[in-house]
Amino acid sequence: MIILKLGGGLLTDKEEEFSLKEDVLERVAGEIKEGARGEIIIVHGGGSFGHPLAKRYALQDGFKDERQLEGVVRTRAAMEEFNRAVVDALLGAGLRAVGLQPSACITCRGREIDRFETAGLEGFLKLGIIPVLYGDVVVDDKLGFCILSGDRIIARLAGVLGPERIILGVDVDGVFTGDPKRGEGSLVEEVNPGNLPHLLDNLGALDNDVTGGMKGKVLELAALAHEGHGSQIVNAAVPGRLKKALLGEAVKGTWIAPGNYEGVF
Ligand code: IP8
Repeated sequence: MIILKLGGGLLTDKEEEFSLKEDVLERVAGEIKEGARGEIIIVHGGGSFGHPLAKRYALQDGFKDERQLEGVVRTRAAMEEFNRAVVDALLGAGLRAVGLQPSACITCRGREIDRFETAGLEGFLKLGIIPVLYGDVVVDDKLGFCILSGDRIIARLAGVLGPERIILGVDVDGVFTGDPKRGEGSLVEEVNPGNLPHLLDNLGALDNDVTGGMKGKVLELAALAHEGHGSQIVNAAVPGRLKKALLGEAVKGTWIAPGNYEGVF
């Protein structure tokens, strides 16, 4: 089984609200069709459908006042629209896929996943149908609600389902020592317990990403690597790279190596 995360920045223009990169989505769906063998679960991020609204209504802080509820329902609606587009692209590429609403099967407690009903998801997998989940606004028993990132969903799914591989398709070559979009820093081919502390000092969270940008992603993946699950970050904006990664071929990117990360973060 492969767990594939598609970054929101890969599929949408993060500078402009609700802007789908339709050409990228279509190509990515085609590469999944050509590269995926066996069971696959897809989780996509919030991109410009989720993050600007979540930020505007301060949803990452949890329930503080009534006005945020407008933001909760609007963000949920926007994420459903985004998920519909992703699933439609997969169907268009000839794959069998269903969208699954995370907020209907997951609740959190202090932003950590508390309950996750995976029976439906596992049933679809057994039927040979690809479940497609996404970062979402979910009920939180402590905070009222919270923003649950797609990265946290894949971390939990990896623990429960034990996939052979975890791939994150993003719009940069991997983890950099600076901001690659400004041409800063160099590519880190492997993240391990030895270099993570120094890397974290350098990785700034992107302003418009309520779940912490690349830094949040690396932290989430390091926690997963601590449990023994390595993962691979690849640039799916480069045509052909995601397909190669899915086929298990060597590609440029960052490998988050399994290891003992205790005390590192
Ligand atoms: O882009 C965030 O998911 P992520 C989801 O995977 C929302 O961090 C609704 C902002």
